[in-house]
Amino acid sequence: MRVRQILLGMAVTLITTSSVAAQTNPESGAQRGTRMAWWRDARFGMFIHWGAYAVPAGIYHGERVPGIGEWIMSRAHVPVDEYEQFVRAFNPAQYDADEWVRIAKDAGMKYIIITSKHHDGFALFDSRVSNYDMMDAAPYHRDALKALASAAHRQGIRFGVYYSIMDWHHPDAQGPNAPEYNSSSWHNPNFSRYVETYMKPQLKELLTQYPNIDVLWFDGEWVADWSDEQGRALYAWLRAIKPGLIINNRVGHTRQGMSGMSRTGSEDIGDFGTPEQQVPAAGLPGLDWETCMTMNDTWGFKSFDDGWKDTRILLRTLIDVASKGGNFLLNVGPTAEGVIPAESVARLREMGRWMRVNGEAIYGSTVSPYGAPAWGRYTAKAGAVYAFVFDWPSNGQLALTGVRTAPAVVHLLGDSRPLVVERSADGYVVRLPAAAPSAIASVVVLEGASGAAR
Ligand code: FHN
Repeated sequence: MRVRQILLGMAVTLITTSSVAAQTNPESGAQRGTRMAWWRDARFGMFIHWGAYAVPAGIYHGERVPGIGEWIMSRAHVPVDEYEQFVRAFNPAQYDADEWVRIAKDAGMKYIIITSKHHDGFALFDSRVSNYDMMDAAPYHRDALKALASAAHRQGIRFGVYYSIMDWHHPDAQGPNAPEYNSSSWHNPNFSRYVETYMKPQLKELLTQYPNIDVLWFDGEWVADWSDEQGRALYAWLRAIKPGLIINNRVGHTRQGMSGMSRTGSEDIGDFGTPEQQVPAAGLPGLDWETCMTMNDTWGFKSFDDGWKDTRILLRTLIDVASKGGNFLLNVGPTAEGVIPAESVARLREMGRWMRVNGEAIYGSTVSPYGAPAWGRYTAKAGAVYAFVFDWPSNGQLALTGVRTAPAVVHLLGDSRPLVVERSADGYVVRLPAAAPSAIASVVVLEGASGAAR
């Protein structure tokens, strides 16, 4: 098995290397703009962490294991052969890919990113270079990832995959005492063989054998054996295979907001920044970026994690991210049975209700031209500025902080009746109705205000 893997991997690499040399051309700003256009317009996506770690669901030998659920193999130091028992028990009888896509779409999400292979090395897709996957090692014996990719494209939303550079299962990638935790401190002498004969062939499988994969979301880049040079080369290699592909900055060591994980001094590799569990105070000016966040405290399912953020926080985070020019990738962690937790579904339904009325102010919007007012946030589009009012003024007067020229028309989003705008000592004030349309965020449209051009 191993010899076949190595020979196959070498053959694949040889072919694609020559195509890389022939096809890697620098991209113009306009070409990049075209490639990134759908992603910038989307603003809101679903992250899915799903794998064999959902089987123990945070419990090992009857004990609750602290930390994020998908790290149980490392946090509980589960030996590889014992972890493989979880894989052999992973048989999601209730998995319904179309239902998952419907939940995302109804929430107003425009793309899905799912873990094709997390740090544990187990693949949700049927890989030809490995038997450690959903088709061969799990009793499910079907390609769960292909089902979701097909469902996403049937329902008209974009699809991408997360792929971990770090791998706790492959002998050429494991740490010395596998499964190792925080493996920026150890080396595997065979790591480049893992990259060339396993990781790159799997990535090529994903890009060529699955219904159009639009985004490659790397992670686990902090391993000591992975360098920025390798990241740059991998980025070029992938773009030569699929020129329209969008790749995050964790293909190199350049993530933002996770001190200690990313190495300093690297200029950005990849197409967008990836602050995690937080929103950069001033956004990331000049960069495309996406905040990823859990709905509770774990990415992968844990049976006892009930630290659920309420919809108010989730929606206001989406608005905050959009007002700073970023995307929001909100995570769900389905169970081993293939069910998205009811708490997640309830929150996504509420977000969808708000997005159906107010999505115009989020999708295709750009960074606020007036900073962040005390009462809420702004986003902009050509010819209009959207004011998201979190704190509805009790006196009915909304001071348009930062606005220096009178908007032509002001109205509530979804209600074309014009509102009265008056001059004030500090600029302009809008007279609002007594009742706020939304307890979470009500949107006032300032037409003719200087919306930022893209
Ligand atoms: O170690 C992973 C973690 O399990 C999770 O996948 C997050 C999501 O972005 N990324 C890494 C931690 O930064």
